[in-house]
Amino acid sequence: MNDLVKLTQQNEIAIITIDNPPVNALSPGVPEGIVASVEAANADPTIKAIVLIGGGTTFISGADIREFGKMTSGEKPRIALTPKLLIIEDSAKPVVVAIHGQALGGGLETAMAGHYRVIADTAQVGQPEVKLGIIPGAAGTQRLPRLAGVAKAVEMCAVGDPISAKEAVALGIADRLIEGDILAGAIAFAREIADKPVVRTRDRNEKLAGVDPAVFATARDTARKTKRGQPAALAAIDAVEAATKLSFEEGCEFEGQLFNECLFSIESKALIYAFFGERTVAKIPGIGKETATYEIKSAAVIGAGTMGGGIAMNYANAGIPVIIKETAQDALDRGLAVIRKNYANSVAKGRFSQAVMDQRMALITPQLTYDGFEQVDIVVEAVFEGMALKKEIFGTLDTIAKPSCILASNTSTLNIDDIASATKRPQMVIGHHFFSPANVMRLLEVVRGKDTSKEVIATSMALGKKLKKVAVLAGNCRGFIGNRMLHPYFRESQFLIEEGATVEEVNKTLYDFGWAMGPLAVSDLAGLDVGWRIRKEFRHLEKPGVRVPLVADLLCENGRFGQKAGCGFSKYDENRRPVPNPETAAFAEQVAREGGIERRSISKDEILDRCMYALINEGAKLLEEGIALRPVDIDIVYLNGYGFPAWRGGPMFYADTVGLKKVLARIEEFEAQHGSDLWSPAPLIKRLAAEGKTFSSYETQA
Ligand code: T1G
Repeated sequence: MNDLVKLTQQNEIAIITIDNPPVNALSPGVPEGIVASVEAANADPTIKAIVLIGGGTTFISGADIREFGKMTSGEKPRIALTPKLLIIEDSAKPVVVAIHGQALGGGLETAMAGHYRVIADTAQVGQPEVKLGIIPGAAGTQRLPRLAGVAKAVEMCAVGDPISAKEAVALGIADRLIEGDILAGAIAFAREIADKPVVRTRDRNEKLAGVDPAVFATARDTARKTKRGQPAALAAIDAVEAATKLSFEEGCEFEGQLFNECLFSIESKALIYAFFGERTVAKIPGIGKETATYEIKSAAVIGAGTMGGGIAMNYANAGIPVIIKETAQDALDRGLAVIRKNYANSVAKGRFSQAVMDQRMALITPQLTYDGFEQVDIVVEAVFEGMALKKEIFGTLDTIAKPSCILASNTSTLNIDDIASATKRPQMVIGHHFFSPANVMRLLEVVRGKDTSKEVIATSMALGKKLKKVAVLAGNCRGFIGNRMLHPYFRESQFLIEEGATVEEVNKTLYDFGWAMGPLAVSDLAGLDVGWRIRKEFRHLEKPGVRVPLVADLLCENGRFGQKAGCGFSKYDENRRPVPNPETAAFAEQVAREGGIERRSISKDEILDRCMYALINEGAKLLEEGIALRPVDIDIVYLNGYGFPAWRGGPMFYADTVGLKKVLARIEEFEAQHGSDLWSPAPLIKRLAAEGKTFSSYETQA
């Protein structure tokens, strides 16, 4: 019927195949092609039933998300899918939807407009719209409760996670599980039902009655906690609830109003930006898809501590055999015990079976020697953060590992080029900076040295995807992207308590903004001694006369290392709940007295702007230095490694929503108050603000 949708026939069965790779999104032309094919099949007297299937690896993965920007910018009107789905549902001949791969968003909505659904046993279905800051906009909130029941529909629309084929059949979303050839199974099913009367999903109301109102109240409470700052989850619940109170037509009307409100929200723009951003960061200018890569079939990790153990789990989870080496048996045993406990917890929570855990444990080889290192394709060093030790290890690896073996360091701040200088193969050396806990956090900073080869970079980016990480390429500077920006962010949070803000005010301000935790709480969680040790190592680099925060050092000198010591900026009870620590207030007053700082009450606005604009200003400097390729790389780092709220898009996206002229004006105010050493506006911000531009207009210089 058009290039995107084909109509063929197998005797009395019409087959409509969607051909819009790679994910069969409902791009313009796809819904129209489906409708035209359904109408043609109904007009053909030889046809008794219709099968709708996706070509390639999947059914429909949803509306074409790229179209939303054109709708919100006014470039094109919103193309409602609902009326088109009614044509499918009103087909006189039964429509059997064959689902393989995934049916997500508009894909599931299209499937539910069919009269039957058969599903491959490996397929998934879901309404993930809430993860984009919107809700199902093609009657998903009205048909899903009719098939799966109200409670499950509320959960699927408000949380957004997909469900398995098996669960879809159990719930009534799908009618039959197909093992093997999905098309053949669908055609056979179509023949079975060809003569049965057609029942439209919208007329199936039996599951809408007698719903306990607590279902909605509980879902709203959960959404307020887990989807803080995101109105779409609550809107989705309202829309599903409307299905139990209104007619199908009125319910669709109400859903459409809520959908539009969400689509035009800043939260949705930010979440859609983040969705595409995760895919943009995989594209490295100058290192195209044609770049050769090394095959990673085996790995070794040096260090079985928190990071090393988590890194080894990432490889085992990806099915890659991995050696984990320690220098002492007790340390090795401790490391393996933590890995085993982590897996056992996942089994206990039903994430996977004991058999899967056993398979993964079998892929991990603990040892105290370098045996087998001569055969592995990559070694990841994850030892103590000291340059001398890292150089010693890389020097040894250089004599053992095969020439094509990638030598990666998990260092969080040290210089990759210095580490590479301990080898004769700097082109094979790279940073793989995982974030703790390494088996959970999605971010992987891939840090290129000056000699790192394109092939090693390309391999690392592809490996990140295989390890189910979001890999972001960073240049080699102290702290790379994330930690480099965190430094002034933490600095300002600590200056603020010296100047009169309380720890609780600072933490709450940033928490209310959307961060998972406030900066002083994060410092307490990470351990104040970590920063204390780094400050002592780099003290000689500090510019004389430039103010530095002092309270953290005083806390450390008194053994107040944070949560692990029961107190740091805050005190922590046995459940690690924070309460004010009077010592911190006393140290802050002492520092202010000795430093001639006049303490005052500080507004939430100033707290927010001092912390956020310090972060953003440093991010702009990273762009100018080429450490970060694009603003979106910085944003993806912060969304996936630092608990920055995804519905704010990231620090650079947030700066654009504030407006760079305003951001610059505030930075210049702080510069006037605190000096240029701390607050010199990044030239890039000055240039973009002067030109009336945004970070999103910035083109990488790489
Ligand atoms: N629209 C446009 N492009 C999409 C897309 C979509 N829905 N889904 C994926 N892509 C692109 C993606 O950007 C990438 O592009 C390529 O396809 C491969 O994707 C009407 C309003 C389906 C699980 O939220 O979750 O329907 O980088 O790398 O790892 O009420 O893509 O190659 O240029 O992610 O195999 C609801 C979003 C939309 C699903 C496949 N649907 N997609 O993962 O491949 S709203 C979604 C995904 C909606 C209705 C509402 C995943 C995937 P490029 P990929 P993957």
